[in-house]
Amino acid sequence: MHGRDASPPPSPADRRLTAIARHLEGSSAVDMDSIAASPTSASARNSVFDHVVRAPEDPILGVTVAYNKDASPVKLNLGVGAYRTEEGKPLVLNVVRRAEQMLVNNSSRVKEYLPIVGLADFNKLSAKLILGADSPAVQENRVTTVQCLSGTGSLRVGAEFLARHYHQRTIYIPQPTWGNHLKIFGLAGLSVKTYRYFCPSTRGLNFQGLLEDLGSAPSGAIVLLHACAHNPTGVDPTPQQWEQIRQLMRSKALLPFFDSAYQGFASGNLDIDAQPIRMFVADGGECFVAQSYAKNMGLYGERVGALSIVCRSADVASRVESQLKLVIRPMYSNPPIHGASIVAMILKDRNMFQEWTIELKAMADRIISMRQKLFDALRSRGTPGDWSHIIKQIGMFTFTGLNSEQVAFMTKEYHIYMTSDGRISMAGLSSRTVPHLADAIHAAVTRLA
Ligand code: KET
Repeated sequence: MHGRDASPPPSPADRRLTAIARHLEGSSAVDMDSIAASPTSASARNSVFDHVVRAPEDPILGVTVAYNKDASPVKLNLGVGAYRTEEGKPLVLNVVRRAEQMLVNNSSRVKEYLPIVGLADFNKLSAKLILGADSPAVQENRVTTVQCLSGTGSLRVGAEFLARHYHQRTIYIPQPTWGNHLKIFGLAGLSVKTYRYFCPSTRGLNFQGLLEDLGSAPSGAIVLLHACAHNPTGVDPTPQQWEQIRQLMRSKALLPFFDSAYQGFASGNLDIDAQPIRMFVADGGECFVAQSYAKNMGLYGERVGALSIVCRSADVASRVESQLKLVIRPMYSNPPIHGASIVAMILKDRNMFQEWTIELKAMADRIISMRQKLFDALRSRGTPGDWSHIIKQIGMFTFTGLNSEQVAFMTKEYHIYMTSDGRISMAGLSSRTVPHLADAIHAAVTRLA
């Protein structure tokens, strides 16, 4: 069980073999059909890309692709973690609209390239938001923060830096975790292993397993931690458990890499949700933090995020930053200006910041109220099973415990879209759609026990 190898990315040779096998099995039926129907089939067959097989859709973003193709009026997308209003519509926060209006009206604003590390104000304010306004690490200039392409880009830049400059090339990620972690760290060249996290029978934290697996990790290994609102399980350690994790990790010189994609979404409070990170920074040790503004500011498609690396001294931090620039420059040169300008404006202005926290709390509260509504709806239907985890879990998702067969049934019969691991995005639900979901779950668990 300890530190099991997550399946490594296939080698080019493996991929070719799989591709050939699939082709022989005829599973590339879509390709074959389109080739047969096309008058240019002869030249298409001679393409230099003939060997390219169709890749599967992404396990999360592919759910939206399937949803978009469904013509049913009752269809419901609970796949991707994206906030929806009670009317089922995407939400642009009022404070974000206001900031954008001010940016547009300010004719002195230009579209010049940002520096490689991004907008200076944005970086400074992002570090304070996650580490605390009075963080000694920030005050001592021991933190380098670079603006990146949302949470994913921040994780990837951090991973590339570690692959180049860190002595230990093994990273432990929780089992289960957000599906992209394995790919991000694996493709950066790190060796990815897992630590036990979730206990399916209690639907809670497997704390003993977690301590055992981190306890037997090699000294110096990197450990990916979800700062709050663990995706997909909705299960977080308690503050006491965090303290034990911190002590164990520091005693073994394990390097913490926090993924903070949901600050403010777990408790509704930005400071409370940052507490686990601040515990690690308070002990003076080093730590990585990838921040995303996709969910908490609703800036999904603007791709705004930051990577902060907390170092032992200002001198190390500035050398680390110089190397981060060498990672970023050949990857995308420098980050986009619009989203970061919105964030910087909101974080800088006391009134706007206040307005943001109120809107953020309202989103978190609506999600919590959906938990209660879904739980009540299942109870009133007498749906077999203990569904209390729906109200106990935290953040954007409920890890329902439904299996892939039950999920497929709900999609086919009820047009409800979710990831095959049984995760539902509570933020995609509304009072109007809860009964439909409850009917579907009830049918799935009674027919496919
Ligand atoms: N970390 C976690 C834990 C996470 O759930 C997401 C997104 C990200 C990072 C990256 O988000 P970004 O948009 O790059 O800031 N998760 C949702 C969307 C996705 O899969 O891309 C999701 O799980 O539905």
